[in-house]
Amino acid sequence: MAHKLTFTARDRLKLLLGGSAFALVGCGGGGGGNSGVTPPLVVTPPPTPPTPPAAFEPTVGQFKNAFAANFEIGAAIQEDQTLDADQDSQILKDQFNSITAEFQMKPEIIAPTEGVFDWTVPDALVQFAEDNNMVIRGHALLWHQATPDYFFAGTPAEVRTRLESYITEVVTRYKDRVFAWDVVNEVITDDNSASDPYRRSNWWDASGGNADYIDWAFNAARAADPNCQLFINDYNTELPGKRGRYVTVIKDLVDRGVPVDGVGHQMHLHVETPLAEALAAIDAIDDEFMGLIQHVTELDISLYNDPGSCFGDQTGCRADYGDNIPASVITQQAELYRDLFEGFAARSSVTSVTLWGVSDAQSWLNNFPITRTNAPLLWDRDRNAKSALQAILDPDFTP
Ligand code: 9MR
Repeated sequence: MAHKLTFTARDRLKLLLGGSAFALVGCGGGGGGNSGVTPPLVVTPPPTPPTPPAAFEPTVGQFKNAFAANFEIGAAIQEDQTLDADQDSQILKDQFNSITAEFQMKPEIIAPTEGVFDWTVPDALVQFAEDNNMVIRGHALLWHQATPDYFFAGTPAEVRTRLESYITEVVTRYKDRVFAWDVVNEVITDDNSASDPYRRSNWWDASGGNADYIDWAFNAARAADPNCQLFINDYNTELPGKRGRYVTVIKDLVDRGVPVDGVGHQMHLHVETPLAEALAAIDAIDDEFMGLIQHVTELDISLYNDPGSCFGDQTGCRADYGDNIPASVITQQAELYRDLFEGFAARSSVTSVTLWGVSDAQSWLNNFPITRTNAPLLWDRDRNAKSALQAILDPDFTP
């Protein structure tokens, strides 16, 4: 019994090349058949392998150039990523035009002992930025973490003098080199039922149970560098309660003439963060007509939509995907990244967007709130550009 065969050009090519898609039975192995009888063919239909999409590779400069008219594209980095041997260094130079020290310009690194400054790494980071035509955001002058205990010792007057002296040293050293500083970081409370908007922290206590330290920090930074852009920075501004408290504090600072130039939104988001809420964070500041610029300072999109308890006492966290990240989650992430960049670009107050890392290999979210595989950034662990980056850059691409 002979089978009718329909060959496509592609099938012929496979046969010619000895492709394995067809099993020819009764052909004497394809070479020795000499019976003079047309042998029957048994055909296994060729599986049509899905053609994998060509891996997306941004052209040199494509990411930063795409938003050159809108904002700088930044990455939080550690010093080792600036070294030529590091696989992130070329990505940084090619695709980013701004850096932020992920932790190496915080007080515990710069001044681990009172009055003793170690500029080695911060100097190297500032130099790296200048050598590669990048700007550098300073992060952060005042935070309730990563700050040695000596900062909080003594009377409020002593605390103030010490804080002013630290800020003066640091901002003066990088005057006209660090273009923006996060002057105060995370000073807003997360407590939606609190009677005032301020975080209760070591700084609150050291100030004498008030938020005066915020004024001290901004005034000292302005005195040290009149041209540097001075930022207040916080997370969860995509949540209405936190956002409302943020606006209250910022309005108060501006009304009292405290020298705030800009508002930072960290934007540690997750794949189910509503786009509208993230953009509402930017709009809430614009709507107050305070003339402030805005930076997205720590953008990443976690794969996991965890309950608050996960961040509090690490209970209820979403289960680790391990190596089996659902394709739908990667798609959600790419869509949210695409829509966020489109939304940021449509808002002229946004003058800088920084990702909190370069690749998924290095993200803090692999170890926080729990140790778990996360993939919140735009390059994967092997430094391949992800569909999220393609979605941002290619309007014809559907993630
Ligand atoms: O990602 C940063 C991590 O590597 C540091 O160990 C940590 C302490 O310095 O700070 C992390 O960065 C935080 C940033 O400074 C402020 N917003 C939250 C970030 C993630 O915790």
